[in-house]
Amino acid sequence: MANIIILGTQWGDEGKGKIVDLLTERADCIIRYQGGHNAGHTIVVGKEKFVLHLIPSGILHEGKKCVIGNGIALDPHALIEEIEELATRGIKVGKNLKISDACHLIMPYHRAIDKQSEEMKGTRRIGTTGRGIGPAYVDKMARIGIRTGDLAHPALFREKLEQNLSEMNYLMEKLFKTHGFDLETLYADAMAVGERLSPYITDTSLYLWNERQKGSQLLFEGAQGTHLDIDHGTYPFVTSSNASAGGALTGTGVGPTAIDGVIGITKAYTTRVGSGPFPTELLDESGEYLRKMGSEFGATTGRARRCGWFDALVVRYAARINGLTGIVLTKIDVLDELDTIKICTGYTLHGKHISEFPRHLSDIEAAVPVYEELPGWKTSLRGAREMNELPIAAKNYIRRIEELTGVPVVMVSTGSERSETIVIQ
Ligand code: 2SA
Ligand code: MG
Repeated sequence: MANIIILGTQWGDEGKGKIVDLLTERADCIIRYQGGHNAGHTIVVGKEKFVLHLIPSGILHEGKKCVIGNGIALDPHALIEEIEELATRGIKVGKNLKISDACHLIMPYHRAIDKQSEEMKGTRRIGTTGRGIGPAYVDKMARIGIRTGDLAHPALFREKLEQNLSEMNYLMEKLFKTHGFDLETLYADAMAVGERLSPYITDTSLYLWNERQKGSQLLFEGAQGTHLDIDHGTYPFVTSSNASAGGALTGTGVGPTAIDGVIGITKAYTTRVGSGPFPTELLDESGEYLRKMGSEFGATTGRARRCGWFDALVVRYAARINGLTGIVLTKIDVLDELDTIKICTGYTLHGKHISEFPRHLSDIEAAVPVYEELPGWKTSLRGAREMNELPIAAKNYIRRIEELTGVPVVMVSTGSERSETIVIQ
C-alpha cells in the first residue's frame, strides 16, 4: 500500500468508516481533510460500536497517527467530547492526535446561523445537520474566519472575535430577531478550550511532510460523498466543503504527486440524507426494505435516510471527478432477500436518453431512471470472505457495476465487522 485517498462516491454513508478502519492496519497516518462533526463514521469492533465524527477512524488502532487537516471546520467542544468519550472506552488519543493550526473554528454563532438560515429557506431548505458547518466555511471564504492557530494569540483572537460579533450580532438581533452573543463569554470559553487542545495543535502539513520522509504511509479519510461536494455535487444541496479527491490536497497541504491511489467507497444501493434530487429514490416498500435491512438512519442526527436503487451514473461521475483507481462495494448483504435487483444504467431527460449524470439541478430533478433488472441471489452473503463463496447472481451484480462504472471492484464488504470483507486485489 502507498498513500491512498478513501472517499464516498455517492451522497455519503457508503461505509467509509469501516474501510478506513480496515486499511489503517497498512497505514501510518490517517487524515481527515474536510467537513467537520457533521460526519458520522460507524465502526464495529467485536460487540462494540463506535461512531466517530471528527477524529479519524484510525484512532481505534494503537499507535497510528491521526491528523485533523486544515480543511476541517472544527467545533472544539465536539472534539473534546469525542476525545473524552473515547477515553471512557479505553482509547487514549494522547500524542497520536494532531490538529492543524489552520482549521477554521465553528463558533456558537455559526450553529445559530445554520439553524436560522435553514428555517428561512422553507421548502428549499438543504436539510443540514445543523452543526454550523456551512456558516463556518462562509467565514473562511469571507476571510473573517478564526482558526485553531489563533487560539495561541489571545489578543488577536479577541480582536477578531469582537469584530465578527459586531456583524453576527447585528444579524441575530435585526434579521433573526433573537439574542446576540456575549463577547466575554465566547472569549473565555474559547481560551479554555484552546488550552485544552493546544497540545494537539501544530503545522500538520509539515508534520505529514516529515512523516513521508520517514517512509510513513498516508490514508486520507473523506467524509460525506462526491455528490455532496461543494463544486461537483448536486449544488446547492451539498455540504460546504470538497468531499472529492481534490479536497484531500487542499485540506491537508500534501501535494498531488504524493497520491498513489483513490478508492471510492460505494454502497450496493443508494442513500441520501437531507434534501436534494435523487433520481433512483424509492418511495415505496422497496425503499422501506432497504432502510430497514440497511439500518439507514443518520449516524449524527438519527434522521431516516432516503433509499433507492444503485445508480451507475452517480458512481461513474464520481469515478471521473476523483480519478478512482478502485471501488470498495459495501452493504451488498442488504440485498440478500430481494427477488430481483435494479440498476440504473441511464436516464430519460426531456424525451432523450442520457448516459452521463447531468450537471444542472433542474436536469437532475427531471431525469427519469432507466433500469436494468438483475436476478437476486436469495441467500445470505453476510460474513463472506472469499469471492468464490458468492453465488453467481451476486458475482454478476458486482461485475455489472464494474462494467458500468469502468472501475474495478477491489473489495466487497459483507457485514459491519472488520472480518466480514472480501479482498479481491
Ligand atoms: P451540512 O450539515 O451543512 O454538512 O449539510 C449539508 C448537506 O450535507 C449532508 N450531510 C450528510 N449526508 C450524509 N451523511 C452525513 N453524515 C451523517 C451520517 C448525517 C446524519 O453519517 O449519517 O447523521 O444526519 C452528512 N453530513 C452532511 C446533509 O444531510 C445535507 O444534505
Ligand atoms: Mg455517515
